[in-house]
Amino acid sequence: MATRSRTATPQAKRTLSKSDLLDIYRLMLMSRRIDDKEIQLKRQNKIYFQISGAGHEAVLVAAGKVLRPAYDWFYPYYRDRALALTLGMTPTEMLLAAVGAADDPNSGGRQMPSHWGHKELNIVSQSSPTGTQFLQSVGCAEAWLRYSRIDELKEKPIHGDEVVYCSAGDGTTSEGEWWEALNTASNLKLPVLFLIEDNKYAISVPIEVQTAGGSVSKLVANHPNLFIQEVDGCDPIASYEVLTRAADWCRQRKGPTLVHAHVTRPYSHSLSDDEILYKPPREREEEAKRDPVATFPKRLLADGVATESEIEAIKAQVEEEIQVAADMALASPQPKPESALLWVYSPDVDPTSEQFDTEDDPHFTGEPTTMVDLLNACMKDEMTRDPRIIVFGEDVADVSREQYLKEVKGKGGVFKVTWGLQRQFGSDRVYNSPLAEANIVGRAIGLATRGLKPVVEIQFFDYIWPAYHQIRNELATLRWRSSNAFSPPAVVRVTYGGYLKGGSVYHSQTGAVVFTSVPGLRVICPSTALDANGLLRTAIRCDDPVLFLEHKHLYRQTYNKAPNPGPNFMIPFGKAKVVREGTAVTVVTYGAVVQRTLVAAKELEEKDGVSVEVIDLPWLDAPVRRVASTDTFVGYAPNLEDYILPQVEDLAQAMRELHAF
Ligand SMILES: Cc1ncc(C[n+]2csc(CCOP(=O)(O)OP(=O)(O)O)c2C)c(N)n1
Ligand SMILES: [Mg+2]
Repeated sequence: MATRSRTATPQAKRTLSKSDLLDIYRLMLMSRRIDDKEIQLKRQNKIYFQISGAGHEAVLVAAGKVLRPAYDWFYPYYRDRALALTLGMTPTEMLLAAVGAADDPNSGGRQMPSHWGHKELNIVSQSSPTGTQFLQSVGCAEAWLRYSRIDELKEKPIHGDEVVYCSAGDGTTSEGEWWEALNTASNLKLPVLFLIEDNKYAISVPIEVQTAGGSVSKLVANHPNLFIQEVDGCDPIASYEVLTRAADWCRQRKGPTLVHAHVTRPYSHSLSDDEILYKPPREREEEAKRDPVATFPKRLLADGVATESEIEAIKAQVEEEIQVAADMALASPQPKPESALLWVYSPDVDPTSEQFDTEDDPHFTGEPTTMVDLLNACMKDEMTRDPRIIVFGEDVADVSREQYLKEVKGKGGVFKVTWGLQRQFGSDRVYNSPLAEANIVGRAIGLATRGLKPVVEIQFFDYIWPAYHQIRNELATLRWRSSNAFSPPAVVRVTYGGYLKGGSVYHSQTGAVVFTSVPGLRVICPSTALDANGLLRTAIRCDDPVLFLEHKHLYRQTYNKAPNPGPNFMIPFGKAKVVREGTAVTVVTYGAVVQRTLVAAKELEEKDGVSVEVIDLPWLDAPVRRVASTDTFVGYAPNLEDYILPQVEDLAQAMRELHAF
């Protein structure tokens, strides 16, 4: 059962001194006044976007005081200015982001301001989609678990009691990924401190529309190992106590925590919003009474902690510091325009280079075997070479219940590509995920960010779409949007394609073009067993995220078999292969259509006397579509399937037409 503060209240270890309390006030005020400065600069057209942390400062300064920069990990959201300040980001660094300066440590001027990111402080670059941070923070916490359990890993960049902080607004808990994240964090007892900053609105939509019963902490109360506390997030001292307990829970590895903090939002959603349109004065006045930047100094005075002159000195110091920071930021140059092209991919490791070309030096052993076997062999070799590689996805393990390993043969994937990996490398390196595709990719991003090498599987291309958000908006963008500070070089293996009788609508989809248009993502589609082996090795050893498409129909064909080319066989990306010489017509294709094209080309040569060149393009750079499936879904009846998918006759016909032209 989840544990609420009533039932488990280990005491906060530290009490706050006078200087702590004054510093809390200073940081809250600093945060508010930077927002005010940005609002002024936005109105002067000197910055281009503003979203404030106003009303959220108290709980965030408390979080920053409880947690440890460069030790713990941080997945904040756009209201977390006061957290970032408390962790050590300077006002100048914040205003560099606002003006879009090259020296902005958050993103080098690539993202909107308040999208926090700071390599030295372990603040992982934040994107704009609400809620994508949840699963990544779970993956980041899972990295601690895997590093600590994988014996072969000699270097373990973990402390053993680090916490992963992840925050979001109340409205964002409506996203499905929130539930996926809580489920896995609770199930694996991961040290994630979730902070939900509840200002009762998501832009104009109030809490009762978002959350059944109006309270997210009540709604999630049955998650095992999850320590839940509710707090007045406008009270920094109460917040500090609650967050101390929460962090202790995580540091002691008892599981995740949820701190549900009640805050206010005095400045509307952003400068593009005016809450007067949907929030009556009465409610705004009630909120104003709780404003921590106004109430906390009064409390310090009333309690005799601070004097008027101390409060005034803090105010003066804050104003001065912000003025200096703004002057410095406004004088800072913007990035060079052509720098926009940097860091789409790794600047250090180029998978199209010579370094990844050992194709001319295979060390063949054994009889020719199938693509499934050579993919499996590649993973075994690579996992032996590099203990950072972990494999997870739906059904990829041999058997989740380890005690059965001796009694059963093992599943190893619905197509058996990962068969035997768990048995050989153990259940901490090869394991099943929940049936949740965003969970797989989101966690992989968090794990890869901390230096592990996830090679995950999406069971069918047809079901990749819940993960598309993570792939398109996160996996592919992290390096670019953080100006190379963070990168998630995960490999996402995906089975795809038709030509399997009975595949029908939802087990035949291809659609690689949806991904080839995504910058930052390498999309690979091998057509033979040998290519699959060499290209998967390159995918694993390179430093970019790779979508590795495995055509199901090619898995066990006899025509594409090859002997095992050995543990160092690599084919560089970006290399097309002339698989048939010809002079009259050139056909460019990939995947399962290569072999059909070769048959059609032979037919053309024999029947029509036309010489056809065929080029296999395993690296998909742009949509290649001359002959393709019909613009329908794939039908169940073989007659339908044959008609819909490109056949030898279709290819031959297209070649004839091209030749006649
Ligand atoms: C996936 C996604 N959908 C919609 C948006 C647009 N959007 C940005 S913030 C926001 C409201 C978020 O509300 P809440 O989670 O309560 O956080 P708050 O802004 O109140 O702190 C919306 C709808 C977005 N950025 N991402
Ligand atoms: Mg909100």
